[in-house]
Amino acid sequence: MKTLFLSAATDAGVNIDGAKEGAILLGKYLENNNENVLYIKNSDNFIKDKSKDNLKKNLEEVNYFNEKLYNSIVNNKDYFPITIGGDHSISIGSALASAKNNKNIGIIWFDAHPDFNTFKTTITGNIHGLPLAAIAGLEKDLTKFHNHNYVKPENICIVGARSIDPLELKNLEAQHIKVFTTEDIKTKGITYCLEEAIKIASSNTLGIHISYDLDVIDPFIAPGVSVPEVNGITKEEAIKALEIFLKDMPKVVSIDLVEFNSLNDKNNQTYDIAIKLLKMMKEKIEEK
Ligand SMILES: [Mn+2]
Repeated sequence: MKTLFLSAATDAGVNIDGAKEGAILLGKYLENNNENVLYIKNSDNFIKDKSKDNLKKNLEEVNYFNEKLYNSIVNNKDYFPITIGGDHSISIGSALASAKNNKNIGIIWFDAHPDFNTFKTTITGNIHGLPLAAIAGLEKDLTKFHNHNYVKPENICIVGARSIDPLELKNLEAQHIKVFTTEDIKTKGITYCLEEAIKIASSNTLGIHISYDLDVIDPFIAPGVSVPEVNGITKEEAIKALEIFLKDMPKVVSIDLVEFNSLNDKNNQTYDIAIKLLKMMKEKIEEK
């Protein structure tokens, strides 16, 4: 299958800058290597709101952006979409487009954060903390462009979490969403946790969407993210994880690689990991 890379160049979902620049840099690299890259951009006169007191920061822009991304994926059904963030709010567009294209999907959220807040529970108002709840259909203000089913909580699995807000935890418990923490990865192993996650995401579904947030990796190894969390997984585990996901092709139908923040990166450490992961994805997808 042919790959379509979508450079989702926005950081409207977070009050820190740099994820937009990250998506452009990765897009440029791929373009220079003759890949199909489609750039999704912010609206022309968008000015980012970074205020602390607005708990629905940049809502209109996030919706505008996700609708464009969503339509780009829905209109390119013949390609395997790899969406490059950008902050994690872009996964609302990419995952729901995959839900529409593939009728009924499960999702693996590989991330230091569950991103399962709603506007009622968020303490920062940064929308990149809400996308998974939106994908599950719990925050309709973020999904007005979507006219299909949402992803069922029973088919959602979070892996790598180590920073969960108290109210967010209540949201997860209310929906019975399975979470494997970084501690679980250390005690049970990455292979066990991801194989369980694949079972959850593939039970009675027609495909799996992988949403890979680079902040799952330890910030000592991958500092180029917007919200680093200590005690993350190793580089070997990060690569092993992608190998496990890709082994499950063709059940895996769409992938995001998000939150590369080039302004926070040191010596291209995170950039180099992101490029390695993108190359691995492309190679496996185009094997068939
Ligand atoms: Mn995330």
